[in-house]
Formats: sequence, structure tokens, C-alpha cells
Amino acid sequence: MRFYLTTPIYYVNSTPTIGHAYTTTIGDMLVRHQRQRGADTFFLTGVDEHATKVWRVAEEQGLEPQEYADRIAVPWRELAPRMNAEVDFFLRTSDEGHKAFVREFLQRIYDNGDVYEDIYAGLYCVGCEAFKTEEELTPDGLCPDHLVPPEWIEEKNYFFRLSAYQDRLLALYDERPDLVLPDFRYNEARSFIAGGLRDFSISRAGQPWGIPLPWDESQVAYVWADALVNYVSALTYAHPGEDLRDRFWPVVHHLLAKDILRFHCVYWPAMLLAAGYEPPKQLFVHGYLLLDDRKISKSLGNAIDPLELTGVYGVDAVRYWMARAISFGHDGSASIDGVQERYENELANDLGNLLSRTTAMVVQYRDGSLRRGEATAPLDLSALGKDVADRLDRFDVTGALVAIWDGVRALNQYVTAEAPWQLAKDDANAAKLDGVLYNLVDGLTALAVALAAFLPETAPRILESLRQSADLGWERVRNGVAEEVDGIAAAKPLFPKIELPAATA
Ligand code: ME8
Repeated sequence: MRFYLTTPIYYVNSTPTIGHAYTTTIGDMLVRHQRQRGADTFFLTGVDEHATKVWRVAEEQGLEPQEYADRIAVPWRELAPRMNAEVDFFLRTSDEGHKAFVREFLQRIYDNGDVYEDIYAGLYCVGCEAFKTEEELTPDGLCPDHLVPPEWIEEKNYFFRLSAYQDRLLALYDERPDLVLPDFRYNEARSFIAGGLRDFSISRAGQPWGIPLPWDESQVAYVWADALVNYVSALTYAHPGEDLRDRFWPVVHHLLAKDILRFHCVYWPAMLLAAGYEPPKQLFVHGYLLLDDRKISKSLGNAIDPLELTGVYGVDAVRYWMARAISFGHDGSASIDGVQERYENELANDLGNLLSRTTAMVVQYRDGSLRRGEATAPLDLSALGKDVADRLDRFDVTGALVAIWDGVRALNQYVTAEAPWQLAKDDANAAKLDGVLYNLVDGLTALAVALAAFLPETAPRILESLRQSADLGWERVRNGVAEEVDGIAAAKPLFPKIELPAATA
């Protein structure tokens, strides 16, 4: 079992936003989960430096583009660790290993006869870093995403013969109905292909910032022809002396948002075929996380950078909110106040209290000792584990988290229904009381393992409080996993009450 996951490599024309953190964080959940299932995993992220917009920002700041990129790469490199995302490699398109590989990759396409020279005369949106047709613009002639007029470009370029790949792409889509998820994105990509493909320019003549083409050093690679290749190039130099392509190509899953669907679902598979590579195994196209800015002031003051939420609530709470607040795959409008609400109601009350009351009862009624006793388990934990794993295989991140949370709530209801404080009144119920306490600890142990990919700090704390093994192997999501132990102590609150800074508006 091998699992290679990529995020887009982000543009460095400004610093990271909560939207970039969103893709990286959800990607981390997916990778951590596969690792728990025993997969050999590789998680790649990085930055896209050779964009026209990056070059322009550097110029505005009076810096050489490389110097500018070196400076701004720092906060980007910190993005994954800030979200507690464990990436295996952080790629920069200015890495020597990447640059050398892109030249080799494009040369292969050239040698295969899929590149020709022509004059490009048309419109270019620097925001999108994409060529635009008139039909793609608003009635006023603006880019619909950036609401600025595209620029007229007329220059000699090299073109990639994308049109020659239409039939092969359609055949690929027909053979592999799960190539692109969710279904509605598959349909969007397939109908774009079926509508006819235009060749696209893969070089820029008027820009010095970029990777020179191997067959004509007067031109640099178009930023997308450079950036997409990162998904393969990283495998050739991330571990010096080792070629990871043997392990991880083509078992790759690309994670991206809908803004860059065409580049990934149409251009990229065609480029791979042209260069003699297998197309990716799967692409998951998620929606936009939209923040309702008006609500920001209500609880936190209006100046907070959403990424700073981690400083207030902790990383796990923000991770939880990202997976839960909007249904992964769809667009959704989330509010920052939602972080506070979910922190209190779900993390502190549902999960935190379950741990507190469970450990408190083991202390009060059994002096900290856990015995198996005799009581029917309230949850089929293996079935839950299978459901969660199936959902995560389909990238149903929100559904998986909801399924685990149903388990958390079921354990809370079990406490109410079995009322251990009543059982404790009569020694005749001793075995039943042991069994009920055991089922709570057992359920929490399995649920902590299931939650570890979402809440990587909290899950080990739960296991430690219950004096259970720290092993996160997925086979532990089952009934009867908890060991009989002694010395359980009352747990400290997992999610303590937060004192919010006074709102400024
Ligand atoms: O497109 N909601 O870089 P980029 C959800 N360099 N996801 C969001 C988001 C939001 N509000 N904002 C950003 C590029 N994203 C190219 C990619 S890949 C070979 C080259 C995430 O900095 C989402 O993953 O514009 C989106 O696709 C990506 O950031 C765009 O990042």
C-alpha cells in the first residue's frame, strides 16, 4: 500500500492565507490516516516562484526576484508546521533539482514532436497566470476571478499540442470513472475535454524570470509548464541518492481547489502522456472555504489573521473546524465565530467532558483501576472504523469526522442511560459497573485512534489519560482494544475555557 499526496504549490506573490492552510491541513489528515492504516506515504507541498506576478512584486519591492523569493519562502515553509501538518518535502521551483528536471521533462515532450513554434497574440491574466479567450471574460472584458482586464501579449512562443491528446484523455476518463473526484468535478473536466482542446503556449519570451527552455534558452517555461512538473520532479531529488518515482509514481493523489481544475485535470495528464509518464491515479478537487468577514469582529476583534486562530484555540481546534465547518469538496461559507462555537460545544463538551467524566468515575468508583466486567458494548467500533476508512478513501473528510463524532455522542448517551452513579449504589451491580466503565474507556481509546489524523495533539493525550498504548495503528479501532490497567487519574480538561480578547468593534 502506497499513498502519495500533493497540495498545489502556492504562489509566493504574498503570504499564506487560511485558504492555503486549508488544503495543506486537510491533506495532512488524509496522509496521517493512510499512515495509520500501514501505507507507505509521501506528502508533498511547496511554492511556485516563477510567476509573472511574483516577478512584479519583487520589482515593486526593488529586489531581485530570487532574493524576494528566498525571503518570502520562509513563512510559506512554516505554514505546514504551524498547522501541525507533517510534510515529507517542501519544494521550491527555484530548487536546482526541480529546474534540471523541468528542462529534461519539457525536452522529452519536444523530442516526441508535441511542441511547435508560433506567434501568440492574445490576452493574459496575470492574476490567473493564464491565457484567456474572449468568451472567458465578463461582458466588460474583465477576468471573472480577478475583475481586472487581461493584458495583451504578442510574442513568439512554443506551443504544446494539447489538441492531439483529446481522444486519449477522453479514453482515460472513460476507463477511470474515479480519476477525478467528486463526480461533478469529473463531469466538468470531461465535458471541457469533450468540447475540444486548444494547444497552449508553454513558454514566455518577454520575461527573464523562469526556467530557460533547453532547446531555446532565450525563452523561459510558462509558469504552469514549470509548476505542474513539481509533482514528479520532487521524487527525483527529495531524498538525495534515491529515486522515489519507483515507489510513488503513479500512485499519486493530487489535492487542489476548483480554481485550478483545468490545469490539473486536463493539461497535466496530457503533459505526462506526452513525456512518457503514467497519468496520476486520482485528483480530488475541493471547493472554497469562504470566510464571513463581517462576523470576525463579534468575538475576536476585527484585526485577527485567521491563521492566528491557532494561537487562541490551539492547532487541533482549528483543524477540527476546517474539517467540520464546511462539507469537504463543496464550497462553504464559514465564520470565525464558528471556531468558538465548535470549540465549546463539540470539543470541550462532547469530547472533553466525556474524557473527564469517564476518568473521574474510574477514580471515584474503582480507585483508578479498569477491569473488563460485564456489559454489552454500546458501539460496533470495527464497523465505525471501516466506515471512517472507506470515507477517507473517498476523501469524504467531513463525513468521516461526523461518523467519529456520532460515536463520541453515543458514548455520552451511554453514560446517561447506564447511570454508573446508580450502579455504584449496589454491590450486586459490581460486574456491570466494571463493564460500563470499561466500555467507556474502550470506546474512547478506539475513537482517539480514529481521531488522531484530525487531532494529532489531542488523541495521544486521551490515550495517555486512559493509560492505554500510544499505538495509532488502525487495527485498534475495534471493540475490546483497551487493556485492563491501574492508576487512571482524573484527566485535566482537554479543551479548557478560552478567555477571548475584548472585541474592538
Ligand atoms: O494556483 N479555499 O497557487 P495559489 C480553499 N501556484 N482553498 C484555497 C483557498 C480558499 N479560500 N485559497 C487558496 C496556484 N486555496 C498555483 C498552483 S500547482 C502545480 C500550482 C488553495 O497560491 C487551493 O488549494 O493561487 C487552491 O487551489 C490553491 O490554494 C491556489 O493556490
